[in-house]
Amino acid sequence: MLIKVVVGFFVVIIALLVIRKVTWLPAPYLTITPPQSEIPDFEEMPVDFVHEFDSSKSLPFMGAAVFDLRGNGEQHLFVGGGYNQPDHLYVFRAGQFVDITVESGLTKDQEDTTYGVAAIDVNNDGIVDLFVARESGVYLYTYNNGTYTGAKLDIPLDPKCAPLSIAVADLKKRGLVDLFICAYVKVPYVEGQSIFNKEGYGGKSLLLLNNGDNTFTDITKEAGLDYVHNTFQAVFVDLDDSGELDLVVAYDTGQVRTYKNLGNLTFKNMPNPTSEVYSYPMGIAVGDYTGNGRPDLFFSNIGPFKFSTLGSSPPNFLVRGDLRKDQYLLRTNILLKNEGGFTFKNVAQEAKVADYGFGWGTLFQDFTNNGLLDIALAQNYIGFPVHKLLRLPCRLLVQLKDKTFVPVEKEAGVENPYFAISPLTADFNNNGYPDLVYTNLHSNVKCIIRYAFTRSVKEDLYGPTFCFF
Ligand SMILES: [Ca+2]
Ligand SMILES: [Ca+2]
Ligand SMILES: [Ca+2]
Ligand SMILES: [Ca+2]
Repeated sequence: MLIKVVVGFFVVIIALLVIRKVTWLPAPYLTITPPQSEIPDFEEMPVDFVHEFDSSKSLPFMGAAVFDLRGNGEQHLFVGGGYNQPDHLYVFRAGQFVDITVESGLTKDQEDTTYGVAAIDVNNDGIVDLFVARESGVYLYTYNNGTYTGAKLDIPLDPKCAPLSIAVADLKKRGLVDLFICAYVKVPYVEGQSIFNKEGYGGKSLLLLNNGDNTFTDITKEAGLDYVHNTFQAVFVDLDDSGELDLVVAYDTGQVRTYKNLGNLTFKNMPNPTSEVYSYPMGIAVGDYTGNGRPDLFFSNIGPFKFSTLGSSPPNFLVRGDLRKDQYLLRTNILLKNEGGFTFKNVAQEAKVADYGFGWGTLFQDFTNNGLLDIALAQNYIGFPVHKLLRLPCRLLVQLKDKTFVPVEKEAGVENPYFAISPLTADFNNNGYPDLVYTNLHSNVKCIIRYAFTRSVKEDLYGPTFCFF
């Protein structure tokens, strides 16, 4: 009898999942279909890297960066390793990714996890150096005589926190790299994933001023950035055209903060449309998608909970956590249109980018080469059991002339139904068309190269694709 009940239970669950899969809408905005002229033509290019994720040792995060090491057009791809897994460095050469980890001199200790990387020239010799954020701390790898040499930075990270990502800026305009380190509590200290209100709980992110020799002084408190809250990502960007780089921080289980740089190494927390609500802002994309000279901001979130997207995101009772009844949870993606004078409007619904389900890293890039910025959005959460069976595709949202966006990931051949963390972009094959990389937790890195034509142009020239079969 018991066996029948158990088997029956699983049959019902599987049947519900199958029904859900069949009824799951490809996109939340049904009235829009992508115009053929806006569908870029991508082809997958293998990268020999499979990330290894150990949830008992590491936070669900991985670091990666694309950079032109010597400024000669040769793109490099750094991918951070999981616990006990080396970091890897690839160069795109002669049409393929070549693993140059060993000759690069990059090393990583065992029993450590790489979460983030910032690729920037720290000593002004024209060659890109690397800051690497790991469970054990932040490392600087400088490139000399053909190889990287690494050393751990002496910075006052809270030992209960791991650095997840690194934002870079030259705050005093001296030709030096200053750092904002985004911190998150380490696995043994995680008390829950939906803690909004507990004061003092979370990562202690740091603002570090370069002493002039690539050692650093903690100026977090003096700068007005002393705030304990788990943080995924931050970006320095001049939001108000003042000539000073402002700081945007995505605090998980909280708000996006937009800090104005007052110019004397102090920052002021300025209100924005997320300040009075609560959300799960994770990835940040910066780009002037409206084309008026002011940078706009897009943030991923956990996604809405409604029938058309049921299963794409955890229900309210799991994600509201310790929020009180009077505290509003904004579940949808956030698009802050920069209205000038440090004012912003959340136009995610009007722009049709709000309702795309659980997202992580994101970026703006003009993937269609029409002068309008498009959005790539990494999706799926390895800690949400439903995503083990039902995966979101990761989104490629191309911008139309009316400043709304439309998903084309399926038509463009860039679906990535894995536990994606970050999209990255560069023109690997130097043909003038931007390419796309997804880093995937516990899966392959996926690189998708864009060739010369959009799909419709190619079909006009060579006839419909199916004619060849
Ligand atoms: Ca350098
Ligand atoms: Ca500014
Ligand atoms: Ca475009
Ligand atoms: Ca290309």
